[in-house]
Amino acid sequence: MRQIITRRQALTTGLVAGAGTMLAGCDKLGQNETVRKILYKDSDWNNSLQRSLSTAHSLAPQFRPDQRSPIFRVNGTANPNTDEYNAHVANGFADWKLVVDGLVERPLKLSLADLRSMPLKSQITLHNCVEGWSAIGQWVGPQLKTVLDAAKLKSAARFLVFHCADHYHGSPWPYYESIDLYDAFHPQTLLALGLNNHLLSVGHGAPVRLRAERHLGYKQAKYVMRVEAVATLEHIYRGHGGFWEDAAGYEWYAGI
Ligand SMILES: Nc1nc2c(c(=O)[nH]1)N[C@H]1C(S)=C(S)[C@@H](COP(=O)(O)O)O[C@H]1N2
Ligand SMILES: [Mo]
Repeated sequence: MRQIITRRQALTTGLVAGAGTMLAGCDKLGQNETVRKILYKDSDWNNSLQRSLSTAHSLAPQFRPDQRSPIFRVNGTANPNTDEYNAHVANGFADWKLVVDGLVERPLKLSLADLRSMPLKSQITLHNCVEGWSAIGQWVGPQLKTVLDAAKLKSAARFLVFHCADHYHGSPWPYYESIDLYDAFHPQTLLALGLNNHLLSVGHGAPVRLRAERHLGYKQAKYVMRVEAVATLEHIYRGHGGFWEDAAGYEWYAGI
């Protein structure tokens, strides 16, 4: 809880300070109606927000290849096991598409080939599960930022929701998670396609999973089918921003 408040306060303070500086610096110009319109157009505000966020990222620690854990366990859903998912597995996800929609200018449907043709990033990081285990693994995939730059967020977008293929233990709603724009544009936030030099296994979330490295294990959504940009999380399932947040009151931010 303390982390949520601290971080939100930091972010808010940063934004307020930034806006203040801009106002002071542009006082004269601001009197011109045209300039004022350009300065305060929603999209410009959103762009400058994204710019200021992308320079302020703090990085999760990274490790050497020899520090990788010999075993990276599978946790939570080990196989979505729906007819639809099984059909995708059977043909190597050849017809599978990642949907990117919601508050975006250009909704996308990306094949695995599309995702693989983007610049890929590799990182060796520590995964922390609240159930009391951790493991170091090497993840590879495009940065989420690359996909979002292609889809172009609308100015009202504030969160990205990751909709998954699995219903955890037969739950009435699918697994899902969400992150804010800070983490969406974080350089270590990947749509991971591989773990430890192998394509993702079904257990680890094939064909694509989220890696948001400054967060606990349950944020790392496996089996991501759809990335939805939203203005608020309140209309998504029970409104707490994630499966475990809704089901058991887990903390939404879940920073480490
Ligand atoms: N779709 C989906 N994503 C999920 C889960 C899940 O059950 N379903 N479990 C979460 C939890 S609690 C953890 S610790 C990690 C486990 O990832 P792994 O199986 O690759 O170790 O995935 C997270 N993402
Ligand atoms: Mo976990």
